[in-house]
Amino acid sequence: MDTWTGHEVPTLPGDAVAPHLFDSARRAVAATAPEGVATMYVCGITPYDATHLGHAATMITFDLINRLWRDAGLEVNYVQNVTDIDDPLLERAARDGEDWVVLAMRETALFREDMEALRIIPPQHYVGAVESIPAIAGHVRELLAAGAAYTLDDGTGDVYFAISAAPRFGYESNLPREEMTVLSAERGGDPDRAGKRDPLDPLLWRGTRDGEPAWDGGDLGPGRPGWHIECTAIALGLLGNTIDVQGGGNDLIYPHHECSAAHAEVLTGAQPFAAHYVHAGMIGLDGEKMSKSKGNLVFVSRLRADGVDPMAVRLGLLSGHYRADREWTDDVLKVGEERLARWRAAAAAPAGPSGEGLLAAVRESLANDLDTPAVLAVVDAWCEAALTATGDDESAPALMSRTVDALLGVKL
Ligand code: 5CA
Ligand code: ZN
Repeated sequence: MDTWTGHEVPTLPGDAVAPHLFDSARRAVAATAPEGVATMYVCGITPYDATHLGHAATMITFDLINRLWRDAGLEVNYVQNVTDIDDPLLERAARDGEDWVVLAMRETALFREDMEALRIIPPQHYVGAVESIPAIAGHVRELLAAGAAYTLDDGTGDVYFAISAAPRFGYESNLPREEMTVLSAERGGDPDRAGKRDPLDPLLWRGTRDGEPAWDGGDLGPGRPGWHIECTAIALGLLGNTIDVQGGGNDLIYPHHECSAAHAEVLTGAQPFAAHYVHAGMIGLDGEKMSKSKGNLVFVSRLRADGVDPMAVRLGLLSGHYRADREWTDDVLKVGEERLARWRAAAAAPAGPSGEGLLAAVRESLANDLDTPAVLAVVDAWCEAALTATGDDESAPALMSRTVDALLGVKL
């Protein structure tokens, strides 16, 4: 699939270190320590509706990590997927009497536009599930051959992963089994389905059904891929057996990232699959998680059409810590717009306090598990000083502008 077009990222003077990030598996902040090339896989959209501010917040979070690694002098190999075949897409297309392919292509195109407007650095590889089906089916066959998967004997041709084949299953989410069962039922799993060896076993391959699209699975028979193996296959194919960061919203901690890690670890024997499992908080509206299924959405494209500056949206989303579940409100946007105007005015000031001092403070807070509230406070203070003619560093306004462009993705 085509990725989107990026913008130039300014380089900054001095040295930076790779960020420390919270890892859901270890439940602690730990240094990221990429060797050579930093590798990141982020779970992207299921394109059955437009990009909302929750998606935007998650994409911005991983964009910051990408920016910090680059600033630390690393090369970054970033892969993001598009779940362009799955139940929700087929259900929405059927509801609206639309071709599911047309729906997926339209919403994916809109997502790319939104990402460009938000100045998200494009991934090197933007990959759909459909184009990955041969690789996915190959991995399902490998798991069957290894005895880590089984076909249900109810004639459907559905293949499940046996979590008993993954001795460490549960290490990523750290959840008790009862909670896993509840979440699995809520998030696309089927713990009550008869014939499974373990209620938590996730689907790897869904045998063909009347009225549903199906692809050749070789010995698996015709069908379509399960969700978790999609991300495993794409990541293994493009990034290798282990990666530095596996990312997404915290709604993916269980079952999605637990299962995709378990698939990968059984397939390759390498563990942990990801050195860091990084999860962004949920953006809510009116007290509920923003989600396509609930319909309580604020679309990035709607805000753009209303003339809202995408940089103000970015600042609004950065005003909370990425790991905190938080609300999007009109006020969050208003504060973002006011801050953007103030920063732009300050960037045009003749001088300000030390630009190098500001850069060092921004780097330090971002490297500390992306502490953007602290960063905004530091830049606010610098702007306040520059606007009140405090400080005599004439090169500082330009460096301040480069710093927030390169590290926060905010073009002034
Ligand atoms: N295609 C799968 C991942 S493989 C999926 O979860 N798609 S999605 O369209 O539902 O979400 C796309 C990304 O946005 C995921 O990383 C998801 O965790 C994140 N996300 C979804 N809703 C929100 C929200 N309200 N706030 C923050 N992030 C969200
Ligand atoms: Zn995923």
